[in-house]
Amino acid sequence: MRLFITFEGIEGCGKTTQIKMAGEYLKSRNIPFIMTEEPGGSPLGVKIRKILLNEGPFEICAASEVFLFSAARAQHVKDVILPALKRGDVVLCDRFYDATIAYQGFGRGFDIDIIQRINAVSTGQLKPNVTFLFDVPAPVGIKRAMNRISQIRDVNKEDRFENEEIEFHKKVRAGYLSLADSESERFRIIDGSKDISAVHRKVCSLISSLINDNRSPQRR
Ligand code: Z5A
Repeated sequence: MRLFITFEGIEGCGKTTQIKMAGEYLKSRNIPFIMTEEPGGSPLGVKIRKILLNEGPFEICAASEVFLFSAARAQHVKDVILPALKRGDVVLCDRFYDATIAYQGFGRGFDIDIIQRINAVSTGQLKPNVTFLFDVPAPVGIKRAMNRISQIRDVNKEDRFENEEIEFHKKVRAGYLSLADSESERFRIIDGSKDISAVHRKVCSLISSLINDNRSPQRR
């Protein structure tokens, strides 16, 4: 089986909750999988994540963000995602290159054509088979994300993006919806404002049909 599924959406959309539940679902069906995330997923990615997400005593401009997220991605694809796909594992990935287009492109206003060219290099043209976009209005997502952050005692709260103005998050959401519109075959838009178990049921039904399609003889 070759199945690469990415989970996307604005902060607080519930994708991290859902990717963990999707992992449990695959485990219950004895389907080999890996669960990974961006930025992160490799030792280099974890270091870059710390630089990008913790508010530091320095500015990170949009171009630097694009290159840092992309550097983490290149290593992640090479060391983690491609080997897992080669083994035949399902890959569940919390964010991938669409996030760079949505956040740095639509959110920060960095040139989207340039991001797409950099994405092609960092991924070696690897594309997810399917992208689940958990869609919630920006105020809903930010409220959830802030509630979650307020419960974290650690100084490393990874809140650099959550601290952006609401207008930024609205632009990111609009960016994701526009990406979904332009690649409707790859994207599945899921209403993330429903309750956690209703969203999980929807995710399981989508994954189940993807696995069935993937196993059907016509696909071989
Ligand atoms: N970023 C970027 O700019 N460019 C890039 O190329 C990449 C990333 C790859 C970190 O990403 C940041 O990096 C991100 C974009 C930027 N901006 N921020 N922040 P991340 O994915 O690691 O972090 P995140 O977006 O903040 O995700 P998160 O913290 O993992 O949140 P989430 O996945 O959207 O939601 P959650 O953790 O599953 O849920 C949040 C809370 O809501 C939690 O308390 C849940 O219990 C609750 N929740 C979840 N679902 C529901 C429902 N359905 N109802 C009610 N409450 C819910």
